[in-house]
Amino acid sequence: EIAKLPKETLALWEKYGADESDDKESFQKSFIRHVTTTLARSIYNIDNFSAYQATAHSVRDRLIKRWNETQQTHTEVDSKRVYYLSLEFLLGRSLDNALLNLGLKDNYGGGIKELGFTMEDVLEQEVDAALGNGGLGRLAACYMDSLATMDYPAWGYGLRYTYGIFQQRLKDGYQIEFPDYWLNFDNPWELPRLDVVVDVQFCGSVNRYTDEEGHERYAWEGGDTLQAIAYDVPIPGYGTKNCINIRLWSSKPKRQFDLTRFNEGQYEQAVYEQMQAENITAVLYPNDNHMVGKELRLKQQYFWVAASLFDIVRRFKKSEKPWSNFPLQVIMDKIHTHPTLAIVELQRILVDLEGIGWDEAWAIVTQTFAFTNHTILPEAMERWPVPMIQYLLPRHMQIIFDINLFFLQKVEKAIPNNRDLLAKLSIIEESTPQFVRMAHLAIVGSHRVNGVAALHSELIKQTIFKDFIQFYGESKFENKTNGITPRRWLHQANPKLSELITETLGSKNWLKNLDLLKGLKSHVNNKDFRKRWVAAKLSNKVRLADYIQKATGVTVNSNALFDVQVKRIHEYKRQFMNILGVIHRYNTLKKMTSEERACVVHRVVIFGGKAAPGYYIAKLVIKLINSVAEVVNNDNSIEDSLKVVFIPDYNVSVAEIIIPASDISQHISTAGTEASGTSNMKFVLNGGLILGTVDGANIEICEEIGDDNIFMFGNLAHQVDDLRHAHRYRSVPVDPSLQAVINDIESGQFGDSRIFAPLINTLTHGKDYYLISDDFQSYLDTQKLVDESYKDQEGWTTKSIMCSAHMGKFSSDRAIQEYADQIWEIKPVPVMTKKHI
Ligand code: NBG
Repeated sequence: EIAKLPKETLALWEKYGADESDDKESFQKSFIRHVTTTLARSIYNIDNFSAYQATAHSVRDRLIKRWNETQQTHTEVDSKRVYYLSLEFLLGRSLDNALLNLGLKDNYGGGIKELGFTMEDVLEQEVDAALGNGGLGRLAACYMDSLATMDYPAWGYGLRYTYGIFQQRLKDGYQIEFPDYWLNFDNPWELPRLDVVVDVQFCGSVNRYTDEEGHERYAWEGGDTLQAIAYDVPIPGYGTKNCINIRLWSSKPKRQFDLTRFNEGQYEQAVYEQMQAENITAVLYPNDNHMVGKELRLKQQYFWVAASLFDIVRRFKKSEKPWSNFPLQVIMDKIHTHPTLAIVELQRILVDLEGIGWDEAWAIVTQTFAFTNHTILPEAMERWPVPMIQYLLPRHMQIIFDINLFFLQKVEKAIPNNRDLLAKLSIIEESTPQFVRMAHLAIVGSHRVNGVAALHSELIKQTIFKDFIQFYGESKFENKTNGITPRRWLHQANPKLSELITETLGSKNWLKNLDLLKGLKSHVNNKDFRKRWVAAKLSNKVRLADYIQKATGVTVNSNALFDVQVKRIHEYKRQFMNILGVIHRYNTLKKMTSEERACVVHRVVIFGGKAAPGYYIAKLVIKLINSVAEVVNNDNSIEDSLKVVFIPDYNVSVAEIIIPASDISQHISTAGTEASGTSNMKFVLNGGLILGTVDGANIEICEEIGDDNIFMFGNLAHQVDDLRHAHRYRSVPVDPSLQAVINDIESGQFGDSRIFAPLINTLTHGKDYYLISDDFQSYLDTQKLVDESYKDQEGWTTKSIMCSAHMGKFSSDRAIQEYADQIWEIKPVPVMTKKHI
């Protein structure tokens, strides 16, 4: 095509299309250009926020160039691409990350200083992109970073929620929620693709007809049509030209107004319908590990899946390859059960629209999908009522019934006369009304299924998916332990430590090969290195102490032991046990003499995390933490030996301040409940020790860093069932220390005890489902060990260094490499640097 252009045109592109360079002066030029033209401001009215905007736009210009080159390369090479389908991408801030990944930080930092600003102030202006709840959404963000860094041809597909996860504020110690309207100001990190529009249909009916060749076919007709509009979010890799894309869909009505209604004078009705269409992508459901079953959520899922598949199929069809090549060109990883309808949608496209026979189509579908399961909690398992799907997606419901029928026939053939097994495996749950079990559909429609940590992947085989093993055998099920990106979670969040590591190892290569951190081991006895290691931690603690002061008004001493638990508030994560332990500590301290207290390690116990707005018990835990904090922090008699803080509105950018400052962090879920956990990896990578149960990725972290460098406690996963069973026969908590703490709360020591009665009730009368009473004593004992170890500061420093040094395995690069080689079967496609035409 280019060859057909006139010479003059080509010459102009050649002349003016050259890359803007990355030096300081070029940045300053583009900064001033964006202030004056993009922002329409002048030197007289530019504040930190506009400085941020101008800097962001300048970086965006450079990102787009790389993004274009990447897309061109991928189109030309046309190799197999991976599509990462996730309802959540918890990206956080982008500017600092882009500056570091593109290697612009130094030049831009210097440039902005001469323009009268500091990079720190500018970076602080950015609001988080918080399109996710917690671990699942942040994992997607880390994986995109690795895919980009490792030059893989990958796309993310998600939804562009107008409101991300709610903002949390505290009032009288209670959580209150505020909408997160993150798009209030222009968002420089997205490229609206107003020309990429996909129609998405809902409701209507299915009509059977016979085609020209005499085949029976089905057509889905009528109903409502909405439009999905694409917004592209460029994701730059570190130290590469590769810059991949996350495509987020936003909903809009197909027609601006219903003209008939409008003309009939029903103006409000017409506008109402428009609002309804925009509603679909309005808000992220704020539930973590919990399904709520709202129709709007199902609509979100289909809207997202239909638009994404249309796009993926359109891209494939451009290559004019036969359909049998589809699985060679496309692999889609379903992140949890959320995109399971994609299986049905692809089967519908192939059978109804492309006229491919059922079996051939089904072979393509199953080869195309892989399924990553992220939880075994029963309350998080998605099930949708058959009547709801029937109404919204009538053709899909028929297809699901057929998929199930053919699947059960195969089971019957392989394992005859086992009605019980058929009922257990069925995609349809035979209740009233019937339900579709999305996890079953996901397993049946995928060629591979994996969990996210070794224990989790074993447990899904023994529990929720046990019956499938009988039919498929074990080979379909495997493990891919989660990982985190060292670029954001060490290099960006902890610049002092990152610098020290780079200097000590002699290069930045560890940022792309985290195993190189092992090289730190030979420096563990080097005095100067140790001194700088400790100094980095201290300066991070000072930074956090300042933040705590600003955010909560509480003054904490940076020399105390910082003990952190930050994550979604959930009963299975047992923040409740932590605060009960704090009460125990407080009352022990109160009983001591001043001399005795002088020998105790001072502690700052730090909490953070959001509770789902409808999760009553979780919200009460927040209230209890704040009530305890109020009493403890104002009690002069304990002489600063204990402080408790709840940091409001925990999010990615707050995590970047908290994680590098931790001495010990808690990952104390009931054994077998936390699929993996990923913050545990971030803390240890930053030289923080962990106190944890034998659960999720804690186990593998322990294997890597050695049990001298981790504090593990509590019952094991295989004991949980028996313990729960035993609970039914007793009415009081088994543990006397726990009973004492309950008595303290009930005595009103932390305010009106009636408030906390529902919380206490979760421990008593055989209801202690998360086994706090069974683990409490070993938790307290292990906390004592932590105190003792911390007294030996030299020993602690050694542990801290050893922790970081052994964390290579937990890089998301390792995880992505495993997915790419063993499940997705994709290869890197380095960007070919081309001329600008
Ligand atoms: C979460 C698990 C975590 C895990 C992340 C990422 C869901 C459904 N699951 O343990 O609870 O680390 O997924 O895999 O949010």
